Amino acid sequence: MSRKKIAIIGGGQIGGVLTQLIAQKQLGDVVLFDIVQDMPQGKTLDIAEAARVDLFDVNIKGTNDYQDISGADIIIITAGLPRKPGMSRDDLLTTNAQIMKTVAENIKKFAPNSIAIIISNPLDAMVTLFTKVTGFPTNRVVGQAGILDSSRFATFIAWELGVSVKDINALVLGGHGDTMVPIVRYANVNGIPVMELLEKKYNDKTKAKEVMTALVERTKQAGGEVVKLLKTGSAFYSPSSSAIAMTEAIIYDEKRVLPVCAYLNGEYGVKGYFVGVPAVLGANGVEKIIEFALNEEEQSLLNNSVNAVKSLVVDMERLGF
Ligand code: A3D
Repeated sequence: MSRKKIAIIGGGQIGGVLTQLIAQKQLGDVVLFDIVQDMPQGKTLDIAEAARVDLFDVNIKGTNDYQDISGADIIIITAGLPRKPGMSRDDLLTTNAQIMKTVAENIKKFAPNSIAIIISNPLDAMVTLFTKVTGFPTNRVVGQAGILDSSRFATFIAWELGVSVKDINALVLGGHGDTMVPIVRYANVNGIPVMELLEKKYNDKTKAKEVMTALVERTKQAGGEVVKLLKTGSAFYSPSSSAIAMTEAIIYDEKRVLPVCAYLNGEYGVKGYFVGVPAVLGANGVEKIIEFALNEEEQSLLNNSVNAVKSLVVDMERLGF
């Protein structure tokens, strides 16, 4: 198998960690692009100089020239401003849409056959805009959000129950914003429903429900919690490692079932929008949307989240994108 070429657009916090992880895991050769002169070259040089120590052997190149992404198999887009304390992801819309438009035009020109993984916020709108500008088939465009949101939910459940996070399965659906929908009914510890364990722990159904509500709320606000603590910038390690899980699924054709921002064509009652749902990721990108029956409450929460995505897309179109 020849080595894959992975281009990262945006060499900031997330772009840097992505480069490091791809190198350490030897997933492919990396091109790190940024508009800031010299910075991606400096970052990649620093990482490349650790190759002898970490024992990885891939080519890593920093650039300000889009020509260098030519022939990339996978493009990961992180270009755009991150949040500052007090900001919502949607506050980034105008600035990041402008950036995404330029990025998408260049990817269309230089890497037209790539699979794009988008991380820039507001995520669902940026994925939509990228697809509109490039005209890429929707299986080759996917957004990273659900893996991170689900991992956050799993982490909080593990802390609450005092068990290993490795044994937690937790799924978050919907848009990557305050309306995201953690699916409580299917959250489990190696198959055992989390609610059952909470009820045992507290010996009180009402208390267990209150605890779960708090875990759900913390999950929904988790990005903001990190922003508030960091003061400059937003979470960068966990979004990077989540995008790496997607990259591995594509490179190794793993057919993993991962929650990602994918194009829906009627699934979950949604047509024509990118929303967070479980999907099969493999060599062809998003190979299948996995649909499962939601109960009335879950469907109504998902509809609410989809409406938030729709109104963000409308706002973006009003801005001329
Ligand atoms: P940051 O460290 O500021 O890096 C962004 C980089 O983009 C900077 O180096 C900029 O120079 C670069 N950039 C700006 N304009 C362009 C352009 N036109 N072309 C190429 N590069 C450009 O931010 P970050 O890495 O922390 O975050 C990047 C994005 O990811 C932000 O929009 C965040 O909001 C978003 N983010 C998403 C998640 C999700 O889970 C979806 C999580 C955390 C952050």
